[in-house]
Amino acid sequence: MTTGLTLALSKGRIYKDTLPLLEKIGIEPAEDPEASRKLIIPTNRSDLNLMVIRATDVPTFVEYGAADLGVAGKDVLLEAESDNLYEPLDLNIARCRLMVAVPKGRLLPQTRPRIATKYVNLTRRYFAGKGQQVEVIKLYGSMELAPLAGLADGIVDLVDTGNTLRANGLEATEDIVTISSRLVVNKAAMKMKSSFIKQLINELSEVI
Ligand code: PRT
Ligand code: MG
Repeated sequence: MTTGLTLALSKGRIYKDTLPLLEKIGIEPAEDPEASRKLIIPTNRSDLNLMVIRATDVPTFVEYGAADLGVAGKDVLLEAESDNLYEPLDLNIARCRLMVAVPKGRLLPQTRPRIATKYVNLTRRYFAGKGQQVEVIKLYGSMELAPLAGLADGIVDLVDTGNTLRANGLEATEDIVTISSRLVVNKAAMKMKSSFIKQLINELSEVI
């Protein structure tokens, strides 16, 4: 993609929280990605486009240079384990915590508890770090259902208000890591388009 910059982000919370930051530095999308079917959205700056993709795909697009920059949750970055990216800025948005949760009043069994999660790598690393053997069951959503349905003893999931856990009879028992969204940058782009990217990083860092 030519001389301009492409910024990859996902719809939903990340877009909602990134938009005000972009506006503060004078960048406005030409269309609302939430409403549009377009996957590439121009902005009021002819040299900057937004690319709207799935949250978990952002590290991949940026790592391979299909997008120059991206906004991704630290959860997604830790799970992707891609060390081939720069992560110059904590945008301090879409904040939450990655936690272990179990049915209220219960504890994880001592021997090889089953943990349902979409964060398979993070979960393995966390329990391995504590020297605890677990069986990790990969799910793609609705983790909260797994203990209720008898699929797992506990879950590893993101918690913000805690309402979702409460509504499903679960309670958080362990705090794994605090999450916020980060600006990530393709390594080659950082060199080839450094003045534009550094300017963007500086401007963003002043409005966080
Ligand atoms: O939803 P979709 O499958 O399209 O993709 P996604 O889930 O990856 O995207 P999205 O927009 O839901 O989340 C994008 C990013 O937002 C995540 O990667 C996190 O970095 C961040 N984020 C911040 C959250 C939350 N807070 C959050 N609370 N992502 C998800 N949740 C979910 C959580 O999984 C649980 O189901 O909200 C529920 C809990 O919320 P409370 O307030 O009830 O505790
Ligand atoms: Mg979601």
